[in-house]
Amino acid sequence: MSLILTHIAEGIGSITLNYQIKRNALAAAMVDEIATALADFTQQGVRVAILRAEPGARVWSAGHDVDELPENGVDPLGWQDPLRTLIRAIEAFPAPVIALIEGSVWGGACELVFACDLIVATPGASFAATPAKLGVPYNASGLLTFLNVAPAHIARELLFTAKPMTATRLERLGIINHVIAAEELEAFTHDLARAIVQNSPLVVSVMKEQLRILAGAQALSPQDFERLQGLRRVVYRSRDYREGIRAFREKRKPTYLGE
Ligand code: YXS
Repeated sequence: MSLILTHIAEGIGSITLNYQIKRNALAAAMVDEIATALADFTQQGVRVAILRAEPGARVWSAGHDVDELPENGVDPLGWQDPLRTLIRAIEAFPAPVIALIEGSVWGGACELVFACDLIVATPGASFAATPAKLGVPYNASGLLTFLNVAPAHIARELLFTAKPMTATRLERLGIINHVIAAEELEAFTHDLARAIVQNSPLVVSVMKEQLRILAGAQALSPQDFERLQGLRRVVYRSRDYREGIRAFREKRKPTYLGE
């Protein structure tokens, strides 16, 4: 069974997450299908991509597949990790990606949505960034995604509390482009996509890549980089990291000891 559905019309390519049995968790298999779809969209000259869950979804995506998080002291969000690979695929896709959000968005799926070029959502959609809740040491480029879209205090509130924030609040903060009633969301999103499709695809594509490079332009000394990685290693080798994953699997609240 395919974990996504795809459709192309009028230069607009749609990818629909279709893995509700695991609440659209971003499993490696699903990420591979999305990457294949994006490559096909590039081949077909798609000028805008829309990334969505099935209409009316209660959960847009439950984030990283927890069953694929390593417990043996290995970096859980290394370069080859499915979530990291997916974020880079969205950023590298040579046309704008619009995230169409209904339902709740969790963990790494928040970063996935924030890495898209535009976000439209229903008023009831929510976003919960969960590294602190699961004991996961988020990675530097992932934290930069949050800092590039959210004011620092909002990024900290999202990440430190791990509590859901509504699309309505995030729109007020300029993090979400439009909050639209569910019954109008699809038509609104396609109108937005058509407005982009009618412009020069070369200019739009080049500006997307220029903006990606500029957004990632952060001076970081080798010493700072090593400090960042060392801090993360302390976490993913900790008892708390293993406790977070086990508690999720055992469907119980984790007990964190700070070690
Ligand atoms: O028990 P079964 O086998 O039916 O499976 C259940 C869940 O275990 C499974 N599932 C997941 N499996 C792997 N990874 C996930 N992220 C995940 N989420 C859910 O799907 C089946 C149905 O889930 P259930 O019964 O809980 O559904 P629900 O409708 O009652 O609740 C939906 C959610 C999304 C509220 C609930 O599933 C949930 O809280 N999921 C975890 C959300 C979360 O904390 N995600 C963060 C994952 S870690 C991550 O993204 C990053 C590494 S980080 O944490 O650093 O941001």
